Amino acid sequence: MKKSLLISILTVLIATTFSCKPKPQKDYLHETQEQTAERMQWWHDARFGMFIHWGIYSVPAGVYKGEDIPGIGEWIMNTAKIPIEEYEPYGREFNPVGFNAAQWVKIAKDAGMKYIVITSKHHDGFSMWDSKVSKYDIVDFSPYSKDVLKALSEECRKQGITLCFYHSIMDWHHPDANAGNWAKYREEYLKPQLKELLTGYGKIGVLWFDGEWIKEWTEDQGKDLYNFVRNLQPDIIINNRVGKGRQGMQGMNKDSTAAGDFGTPEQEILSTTSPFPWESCMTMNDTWGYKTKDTNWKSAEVLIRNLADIVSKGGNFLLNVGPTSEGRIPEASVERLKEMGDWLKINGDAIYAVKQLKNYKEGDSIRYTMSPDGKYINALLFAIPGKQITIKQVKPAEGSVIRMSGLDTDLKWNWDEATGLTIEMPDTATLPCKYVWVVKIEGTEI
Ligand code: H79
Repeated sequence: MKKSLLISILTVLIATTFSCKPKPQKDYLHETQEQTAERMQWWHDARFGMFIHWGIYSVPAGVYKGEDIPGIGEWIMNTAKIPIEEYEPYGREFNPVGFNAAQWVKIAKDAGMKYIVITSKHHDGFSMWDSKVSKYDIVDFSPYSKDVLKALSEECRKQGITLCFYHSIMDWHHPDANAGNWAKYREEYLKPQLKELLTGYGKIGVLWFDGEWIKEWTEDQGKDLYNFVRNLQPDIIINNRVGKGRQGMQGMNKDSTAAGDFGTPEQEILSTTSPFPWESCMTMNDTWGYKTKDTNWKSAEVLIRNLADIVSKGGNFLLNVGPTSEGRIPEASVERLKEMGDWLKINGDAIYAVKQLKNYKEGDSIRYTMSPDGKYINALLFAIPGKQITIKQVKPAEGSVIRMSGLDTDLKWNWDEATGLTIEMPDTATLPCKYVWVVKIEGTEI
């Protein structure tokens, strides 16, 4: 055999043996309802999660050149039209020496939250981990120089809470995303970054995409990205902003072929139940990213009622905190979260893992959920107007013991066809909690 022929045969052999042919991508877009339900069970049961918007926008914190910039803090680059070269220095200043992963995770856990969704990259393009395809990240660009997502992932595992990532498709910083080379940005930046996030930080619960509304992004690209992510982490859950399915801020899908596992109402609660899974994301004041001057905090009462309302309608509640550039969760948020956690310690039974009733409410001030075994109906009362309450939609089982969560006393009750169920309320002085009271009834929905 001629030497040159031998060399070419060898070359072909070596090339085919060691070629980095990508593994065929599995198609996850057509799994069965059972497969989807099984994959999403933990998330459905969890009900309450913490959203964290943290990035270098916490440095200006709503103020640019001495001027208060209206609107949401993480949009300041866009709203105040800050050029890239003037925005980048915020990254040079970003030094969150007060960041304490253990403390953040504990705050979420004590609030009764079961998962954390943190911004790995927001629209401003700054990456909060040590990205290998970018120098514009917390490790390479900022004096802090530590991978905060790594610290959080380790702490979440330790404390038993599920870590999830928010990731913006839109990117105001990367040249390819802005100079018309979208395909290059997508294949050589967006996907490699996601691969880093999905291979370097353990099991991730949810990928929460955003910034999908730009004209460059298509439903086909969304479906491709959905499969890309699932191929890296088959059990992960992905929101509907991966593609073009969502309609406006109400956030649900316009048709059932759209990619994504759940709808994403933003700053609102669905007016009723939905057959498609959903999660309502909401700020505690009026901004996601920290703004020094935003003190328009929702009360713990409103937040707890929102949680009860959302859960009764079958949704999840993703409640936001916007930590400061020093790495601290604002005290006002911590206080409210503590109140929610205290409430959940008493009433968690009526929130976690519950089922929905056909009629999730009665009047304006009662919401219903059902225990996972279907035995109890929880009436979540937003008000106790008198010494007794009367409800029409529940028929108690014979001899049912009816109690208020947090109290050991049996409540006296009476049921008849005409009046419905009348329950005597405990003394106001002995009520176990504030804002929403849960009455557990062994019985059935009428
Ligand atoms: O990350 C937080 C915000 O920065 C980001 N989403 C939350 C979770 C965001 N919120 N609001 N916006 C972005 C404003 C965008 C509004 C619009 Fe649109 C984009 C209006 C028109 C295009 C989305 C698509 C809403 C309507 C159509």
